[in-house]
Amino acid sequence: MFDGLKDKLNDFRTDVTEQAEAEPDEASEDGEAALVESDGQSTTADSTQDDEASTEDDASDPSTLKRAKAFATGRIIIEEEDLEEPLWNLEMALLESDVEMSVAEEILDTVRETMLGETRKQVETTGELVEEALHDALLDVIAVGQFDFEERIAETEPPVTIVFTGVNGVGKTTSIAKLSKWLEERGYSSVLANGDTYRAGANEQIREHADRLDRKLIAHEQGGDPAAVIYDAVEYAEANDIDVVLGDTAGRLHTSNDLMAQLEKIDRVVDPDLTLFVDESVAGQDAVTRAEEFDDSAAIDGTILTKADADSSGGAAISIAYVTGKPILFLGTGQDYDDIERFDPEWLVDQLLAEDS
Ligand SMILES: Nc1nc2c(ncn2[C@@H]2O[C@H](COP(=O)(O)OP(=O)(O)O)[C@@H](O)[C@H]2O)c(=O)[nH]1
Ligand SMILES: [Mg+2]
Repeated sequence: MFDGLKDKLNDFRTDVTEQAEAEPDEASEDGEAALVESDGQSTTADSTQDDEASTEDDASDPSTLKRAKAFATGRIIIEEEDLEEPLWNLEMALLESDVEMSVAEEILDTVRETMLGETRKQVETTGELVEEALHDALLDVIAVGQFDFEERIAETEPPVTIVFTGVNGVGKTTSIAKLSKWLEERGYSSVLANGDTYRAGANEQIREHADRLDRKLIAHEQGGDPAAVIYDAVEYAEANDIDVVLGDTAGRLHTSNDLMAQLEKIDRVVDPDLTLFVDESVAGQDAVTRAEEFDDSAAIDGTILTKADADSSGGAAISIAYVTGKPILFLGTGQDYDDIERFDPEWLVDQLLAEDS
């Protein structure tokens, strides 16, 4: 999962370390000296510069003083110039990985700030400093809006009504089946409602899941009103003490006015407790754009990102929460019912920054 992105983040780490720990000669060719290693073992700019430049100039150069002072106190100094090229490469890498532009910029800003910060805590190596900076930058954008899904279910008056939206084929119906099982494992009963009255065969498809999981399915004829189906399911849940209603909807393009109006009607008639947007991780930038557009027409509360198992870029996983302001709640990681995981931003960042590849 997200291996391509992982490699690119690793390249950044190597990039900065190389720049910052460049031999003094190389460094002064660039007109800069970059780093004082805390252990004093690594090459430092100071000794060489004494030979090359006038001692007087050196002593009065505030940056030399700063480095010398940092050396004495065991801190690392990274100069803005050291970061220029690695940050540029990082930006390109993020964009190539389908990270949305504004998200890439936010990540870059945080990395720059963390690495140049005067008062940051002591770290031992440049590598650690880069890791810390990347960790914070990624977590900041990935964790936007996070809430505890299970807690939300627990504290909402039952039946908790959840409606799933998104384009065709991304895994809405599969995610509903997975989530129904996930809920059962945590003690919550659920009923499925087929609000996809648009597509031929939709009833049969979701009925197969319902049968396999031994769930009640509420469905109407093809062409019926999806709001009415979900409304019926809510009544069924109320009458039968079912905790959660999982309402499927037809896959639609955000450009299809009729179908988008249907979503608005569901919102009005059923007033769901949660509207979850489903899209596939592999769609990258497209998924990010769609999340934004669906959120605009029928406000979403969170995203389920499917097919993460097949995605190497990770751009959607990094961007969607920041762009919509709503969290990613689950990752779909395969085609089996158990292949759904609570989205954990810390876990994801740790995975992305893990040394082994
Ligand atoms: N590899 C993988 N395939 C998935 C995942 N979620 C759904 N699929 C597959 O995607 C296809 C479309 O799923 P479906 O639920 O019918 O999409 P819908 O049109 O949005 O309802 C099916 O073949 C699913 O098995 C996932 O997390 N990983
Ligand atoms: Mg479907």
